[in-house]
Amino acid sequence: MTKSITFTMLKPDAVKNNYTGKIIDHVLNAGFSLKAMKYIWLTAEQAGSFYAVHKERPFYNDLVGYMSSGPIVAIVLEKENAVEDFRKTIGATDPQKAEPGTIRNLYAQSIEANAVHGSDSDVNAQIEASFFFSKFEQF
Ligand code: IDP
Ligand code: MG
Repeated sequence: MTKSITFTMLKPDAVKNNYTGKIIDHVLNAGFSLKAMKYIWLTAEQAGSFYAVHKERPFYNDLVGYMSSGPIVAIVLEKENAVEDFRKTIGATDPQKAEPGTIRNLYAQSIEANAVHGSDSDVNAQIEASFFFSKFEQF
């Protein structure tokens, strides 16, 4: 099976709680490899643009405020079946519903501050990776 990419962010709660190393280790142990990585503090405008798909959701403004409240780590990951496997590795959006041993089960604080982002489709993985990186495809 050919490899594909997915995109993740270690969210501000994960960075503040010093889980960056533990989460990256978890991701590598789950078989993903790093294709591009950036430590960055998003402006509210950038966070709003990244999550524009959720504009109509009631939590949008809070989400934008939260995602611009501190630095994040943006990462492009590669693996066979990357998008689906990464969603399994991180667990459900609400950490209380996330399977034991998943990243959100282990490291998330709440449904909003849920430690990590994970793309939901191959198309969105490309769009999201391109939001942060211009050269991830050539590594
Ligand atoms: P996902 O990150 O599991 O794909 P989405 O539904 O795409 O979940 O929502 C994007 C992000 O918005 C979530 O990761 C979480 O940070 C936040 N979010 C989702 N649902 C809620 C909610 O009901 N209340 C507050 N924040 C939420
Ligand atoms: Mg989503």
